[in-house]
Amino acid sequence: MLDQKNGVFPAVCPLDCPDTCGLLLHKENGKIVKVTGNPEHPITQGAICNKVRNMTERIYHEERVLYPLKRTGPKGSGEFKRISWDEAVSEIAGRYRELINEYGPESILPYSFYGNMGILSVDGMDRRFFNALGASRLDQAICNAAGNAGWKYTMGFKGGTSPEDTEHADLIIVWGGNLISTSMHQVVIAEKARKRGAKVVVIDVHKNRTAQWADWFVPLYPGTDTALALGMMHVLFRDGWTDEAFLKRHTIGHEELREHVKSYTPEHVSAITGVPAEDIEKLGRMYGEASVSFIAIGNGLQHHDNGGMNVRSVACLPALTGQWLKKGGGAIKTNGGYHAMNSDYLERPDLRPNPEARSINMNRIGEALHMKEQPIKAVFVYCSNPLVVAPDTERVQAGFAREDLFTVVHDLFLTDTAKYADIVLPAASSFETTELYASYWHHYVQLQEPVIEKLGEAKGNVELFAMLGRAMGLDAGTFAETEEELIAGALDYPENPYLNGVTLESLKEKRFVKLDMTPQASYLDRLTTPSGKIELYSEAMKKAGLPPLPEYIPLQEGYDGTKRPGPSESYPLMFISPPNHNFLNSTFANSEKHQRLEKEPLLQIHPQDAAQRGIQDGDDVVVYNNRGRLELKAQVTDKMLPGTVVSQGLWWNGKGGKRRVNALTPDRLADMGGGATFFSTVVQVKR
Ligand SMILES: Nc1nc2c(c(=O)[nH]1)N[C@H]1C(S)=C(S)[C@@H](COP(=O)(O)OP(=O)(O)OC[C@H]3O[C@@H](n4cnc5c(=O)[nH]c(N)nc54)[C@H](O)[C@@H]3O)O[C@H]1N2
Ligand SMILES: Nc1nc2c(c(=O)[nH]1)N[C@H]1C(S)=C(S)[C@@H](COP(=O)(O)OP(=O)(O)OC[C@H]3O[C@@H](n4cnc5c(=O)[nH]c(N)nc54)[C@H](O)[C@@H]3O)O[C@H]1N2
Ligand code: SF4
Ligand SMILES: [Mo]
Repeated sequence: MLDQKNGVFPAVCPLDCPDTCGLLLHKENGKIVKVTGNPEHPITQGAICNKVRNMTERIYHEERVLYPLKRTGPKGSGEFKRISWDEAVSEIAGRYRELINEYGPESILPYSFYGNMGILSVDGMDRRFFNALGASRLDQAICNAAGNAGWKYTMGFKGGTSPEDTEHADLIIVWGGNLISTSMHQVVIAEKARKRGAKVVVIDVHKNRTAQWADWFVPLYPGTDTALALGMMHVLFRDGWTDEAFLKRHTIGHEELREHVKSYTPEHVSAITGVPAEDIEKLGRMYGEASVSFIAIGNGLQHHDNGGMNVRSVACLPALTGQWLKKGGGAIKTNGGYHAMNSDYLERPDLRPNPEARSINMNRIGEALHMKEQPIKAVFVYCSNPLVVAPDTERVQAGFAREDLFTVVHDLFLTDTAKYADIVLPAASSFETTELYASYWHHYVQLQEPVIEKLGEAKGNVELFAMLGRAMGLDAGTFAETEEELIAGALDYPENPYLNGVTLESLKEKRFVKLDMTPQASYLDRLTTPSGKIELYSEAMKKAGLPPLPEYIPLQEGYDGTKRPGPSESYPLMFISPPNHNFLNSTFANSEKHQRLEKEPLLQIHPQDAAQRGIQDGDDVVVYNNRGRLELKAQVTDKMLPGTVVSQGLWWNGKGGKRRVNALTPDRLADMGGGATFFSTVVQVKR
């Protein structure tokens, strides 16, 4: 493909989006001029989002970093000079050697997430490098850690319903997610179900795009989802909608749960959630009456102090009506478990000189950079932009501003984070590399082969970390393997029967290779909870100091319907900051095209809350709490219940403006999995 200057070539969307679309790259004179969907992809079928249709803006953006850079001005100033790769590598290797001698290898911390979902890039050669070095580990809990932990206590295995089956559902509930923006092909499938008469319900704190498309939007107060789920269970048990045979055979704790939910009457739940009692009755009845119901569990309800419990509680619902025996019934939190690969081979934990090395939760990066004992002396950031995406930005920024911290950032752009680096390394785009992709929603695995030459002196993650491994004199064989060898090794994993038949050869031949879903026939027999059943009562949760049954626990900051205006009189509004439609987390936030599509960052505020503050639509407002402040334009709208304000999108700091929503968010950890609590925060707003 590289040697052909013109033509249409297959590719994979590398972004952190469940859909993992098949793409086609249209090449003219050696340059990609257009990105379209690959109609041959069995699930995504040629439809792609607008963000990625405009991907060429990003690939060929004039601000792409094309050469290694060394800082010349103060941290944060963005002043750099060009250096050679040799200079960059010898500086990094030299500094790392010094730090290891003086402070030990754990003084070095990798900080990465899934800016590129390529398995070799973010769960492969990079891990080998930091393992062999003996660096501190990073607990990558920023995205869905709390929810996944809650799901796991209930269901065990990290997988749910197969997406293509969900067209058979006659009730689809989108719970705390915004699928129109974040998983458009699930919407396409839901539309098919809808044509056959299915109803779509959205349960959210904000009338997002998905709620506007749904048949019924149920707004609630942030962090009260467990109470709502318990209210539905109350109705299901009370009115005999439950599948008793299923409960007996496939669950434990149904008798305890039946007793437990008696106190969660619609009136009581209404007082907590703000959902009218008759709507709770209606929701319970709809769920009970549906013959096949499917719940798409989003990320929103788990970015809270009680986020693990929220997902755990919602995950109990399908068992109550026996959905796991029905095609298309059940729920998806993530389907990432189906494609588990040979991580011991990919990441080589055996190379680690210090198996007991500490782990730092990435949600606490601000705090970690201020540690006095065993201080972190170097951070290597790749595939993430912590100065925009991590909670409590001011603290994170103060950490990265430390003069004695040696920071390397590998990225395609001078992000807000890269501006604090001592060395910036140019990253190749995924279309310039060989990579392996799997989806955390559908069941197809795909291969990316380079379509264009690397721009400037950019390098992909695999090449970079292999080079650094060799420069540090680490086990040479490990850092000499090619991408194809890595792919073959990753897929060589008989422990995961779903990987049957997925090989480098089949990927080259067919491009889209489906996981072998035959073990799915016995989904319920493969449950990996301690009891082997769906755990409505969880002894493991009890041991972990959590309530063993679903139980509503109020947020630390914030209010529910029973105790408003909440613990802090100074900050009476709940602040919710979910992603927007045209960015992918903070990716694309620097592309003029994508900015134009979003226009500008807004604060959505209820007419009642606006009137109390003399705020009119279009006014400039300041949103603040004791962590920081944001400067935005107000949009007066009743898309939320009074008391909740919303700002969508992870914007970088504008020219002079304060636009980073995480300036206001807490770095407290959620109840489970060390998850983030972005949405459990209170603010005040003024003109
Ligand atoms: N266009 C676009 N697509 C994306 C992304 C993006 O940035 N842009 N990001 C990608 C990533 S990394 C992820 S993890 C997924 C996330 O995608 P989704 O799982 O769809 O989640 P979000 O878009 O984060 O939407 C969270 C929703 O939860 C709501 N919410 C907040 N608090 C609560 C609550 O207490 N209860 C309930 N019920 N709802 C609440 C918010 O109002 C918001 O509508 O999307 C991926 N896809
Ligand atoms: N307030 C608030 N904060 C949030 C969220 C929210 O909803 N609200 N969502 C959270 C969630 S769910 C997530 S997943 C995180 C996401 O946070 P991040 O994972 O940090 O996501 P991005 O902001 O997209 O940053 C990815 C970076 O990787 C770079 N990159 C892309 N490809 C490559 C590559 O091949 N190599 C290298 N070295 N770099 C590459 C991109 O240019 C980009 O700068 O944000 C979290 N933060
Ligand atoms: S961001 Fe999601 S919907 Fe858009 S092209 Fe990529 S995988 Fe498809
Ligand atoms: Mo995420």
